[in-house]
Amino acid sequence: SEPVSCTGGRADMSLDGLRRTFREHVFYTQGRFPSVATRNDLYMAFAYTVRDQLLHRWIKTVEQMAGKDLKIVSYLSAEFLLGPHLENNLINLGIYDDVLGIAKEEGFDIQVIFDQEEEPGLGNGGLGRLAACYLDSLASLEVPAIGYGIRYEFGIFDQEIRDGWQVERTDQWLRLGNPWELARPEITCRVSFGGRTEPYQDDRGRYRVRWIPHRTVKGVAYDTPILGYRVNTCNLLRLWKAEAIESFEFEAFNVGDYYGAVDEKIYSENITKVLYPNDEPVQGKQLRLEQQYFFVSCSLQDMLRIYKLGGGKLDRFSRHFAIQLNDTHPALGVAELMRLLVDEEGMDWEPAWDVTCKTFGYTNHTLLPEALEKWPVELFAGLFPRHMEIIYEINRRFLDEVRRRWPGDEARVARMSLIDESGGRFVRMAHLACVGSHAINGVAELHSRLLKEDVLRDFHEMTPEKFSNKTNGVTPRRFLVLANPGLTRLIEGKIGDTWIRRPEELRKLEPCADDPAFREEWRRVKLENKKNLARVIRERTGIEVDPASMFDIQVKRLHEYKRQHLNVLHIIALYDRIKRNPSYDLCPRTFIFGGKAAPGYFMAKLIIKLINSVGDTVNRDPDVNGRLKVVFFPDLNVKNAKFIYPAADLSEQISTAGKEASGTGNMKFSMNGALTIGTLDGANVEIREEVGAENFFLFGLTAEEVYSLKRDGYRPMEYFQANPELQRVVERIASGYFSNGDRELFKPLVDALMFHDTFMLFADFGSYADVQGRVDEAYRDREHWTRMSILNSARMGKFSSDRAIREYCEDIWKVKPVPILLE
Ligand code: 73E
Repeated sequence: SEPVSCTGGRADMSLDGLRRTFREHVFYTQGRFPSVATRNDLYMAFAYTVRDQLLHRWIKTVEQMAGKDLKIVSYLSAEFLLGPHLENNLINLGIYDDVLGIAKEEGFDIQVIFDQEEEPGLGNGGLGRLAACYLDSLASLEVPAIGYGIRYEFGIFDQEIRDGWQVERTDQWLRLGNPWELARPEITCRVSFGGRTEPYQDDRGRYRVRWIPHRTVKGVAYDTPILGYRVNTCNLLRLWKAEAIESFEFEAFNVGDYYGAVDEKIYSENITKVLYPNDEPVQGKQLRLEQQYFFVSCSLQDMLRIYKLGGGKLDRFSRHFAIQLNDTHPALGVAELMRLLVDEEGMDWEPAWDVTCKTFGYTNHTLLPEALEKWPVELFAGLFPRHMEIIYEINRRFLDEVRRRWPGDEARVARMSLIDESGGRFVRMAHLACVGSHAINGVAELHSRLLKEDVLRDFHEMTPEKFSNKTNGVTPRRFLVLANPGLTRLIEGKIGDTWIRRPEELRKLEPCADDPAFREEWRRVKLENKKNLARVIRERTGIEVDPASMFDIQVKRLHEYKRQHLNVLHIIALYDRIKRNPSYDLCPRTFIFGGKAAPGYFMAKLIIKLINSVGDTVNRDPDVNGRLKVVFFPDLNVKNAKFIYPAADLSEQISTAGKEASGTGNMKFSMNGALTIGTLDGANVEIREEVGAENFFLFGLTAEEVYSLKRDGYRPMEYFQANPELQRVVERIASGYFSNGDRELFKPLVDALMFHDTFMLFADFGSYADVQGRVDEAYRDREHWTRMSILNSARMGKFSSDRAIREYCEDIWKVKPVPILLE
């Protein structure tokens, strides 16, 4: 598709125009002569050159939306894991090659410039990255949307590996400035905490409640433009930073309490200091709850402000805003919107409740019961006395309805209540989200089914019409076009480039799987990508890996349910076979791991140590003779991930069935032509359906089998005793073989597997090792493997985030595209 061009001034997108703008930014924005410009100056100048293009489209987008009777999607998420902006924006604008040309003329290496960008790591993993993919798709589909979230000063920590252990370093992404955001000091909101409530009568004699808070902070908007792919729609990501309210400081200063004022400032700014580095909720941390309320309140106030600018009546709010809750992190929004409508805007309860339910939709991302957010009532009521009252009132009305439907069923009432009273009292955020939303969805078919049958069963029985499935997707722009230019060019040579917007068209590649010359090219691209990753691995770890070996990769957050340690058990089994029989015939394999562990998650960190310890032993053992390599790739983030997905032959998606809601890494690998070895979990089920069972390596228990095994009592010892290879593997770990004879180091891990393993590794070990044997055989038939690889890419269209967003737009948000013109 043709890039849109503009002429004149900084928006001039001709080669000459871009070059001129770039030079101007080196001089006028960075204040440098070209001869003394640093790498960062050059990066900044390129970033501003590109940002000028974005701003031009952004203004057009705002202009053309103003005054239209349209509906805006508000995506509320505590995390947005955007990744580097520069390259992505060049692709979406269609000026990638032009800018490469300019860099060359000016005499510097553009890769070095790209490398200079610090990515905003404002998320933990899949959930935050999904939010970022959805912003890309919303803009690419020309749907008006705002992403609302938190501008953490410190994002997800940087990971270093020392002596095999994870070490966390604070992320300082703002250190050299952030050219992609615009501070909006004039767009502010006040957000209050604590205090008490007080009843009063308004001028019409109606009963009202006033909240007299203990303290108030200020939220300041920081805006990042989000441009769609080859369209003019430029949407907004609005992140809130917490600051102290100046007048407080001033007053305090006047009465002489200077230190009190400084404390207030520090307290206020703390709220958006740091991202919680857990990919499941940390129960009971007050600051986390304050973060959630802070950004939700700012965002809702902002929507009401925007809505009122257009002169709309509040009871029609839901026709103009569709708010999506990305998990329960922003679920307080239900109570906050009620407070704003009833207390601040003077609406009556019923119409306000009607507006609220019609406005919100709720996406659930997890089935793990320990991951369902709940807050102690005492903590909650202390911070939000008014919201507590509102939640009690919502609950009272809701439970009345439950009792009407199921008279006498008090067990059901207790199960469904917004307040958990089964031992301590807690506010159940998922229940609040369900009751306050008109739509509830899971993120893969299996997950949505299990939600209905299990976690949210009562809610499904009561309001089945609210439930639907929206299988996750990922953006093919970042994860294919940007990450894998070689494959993109090869595909374009065969079927053009329209698949980038309509990935279903990748199916046109299917016949190429039968073309030996195409297969040859396909392998050539994969080999190049593997060489590229091998180079990065050498730079970052010092380990040499052979690009001719099979690259078997598992990258994702470290979590016991994701079972990185099952992968390790299999590696040790292979090693054990080689040790027992040095001429054991093994197709050479490089096992690559990557991912961060929550700093307080002991077992996850021990698994990282185990991977590195096994790597140390295996990589150095002359008996192995190049057949096995084990690498832990440090500091997995969006920037590093681009080297990884395109280089994989095999993708490990081996979670215990029923535990991974969807997974999205599985999609990124398969799109890039990796074959999957996986369980029937999350979106694996649908990936297998799409690519064909014959092109997918399936193993392990099903979710149903996992449940019944759990119900009947899982006894790991039975599997252990029946499998001599498993015994040898466990013995090698337990005996200290990988830990210089230290039998204590991995004992917690071994004990968990042997005696109380909720993730059932031993139950799946046998079938996993068997299927890995089939993978080994399959890889030897290179022609057939390549066929399967091509078919994986060709059949992954469904997993584009564009498809997912179209479904959300049609079924939940009821929004339509609004094309934007430049002239
Ligand atoms: O299966 C993934 C899913 O693909 C799921 O574990 C993840 O969300 C992805 C996107 O749908 C997820 N993250 C969280 N819960 N589920 C989470 C919870 C608390 C804090 C941060 C993240």
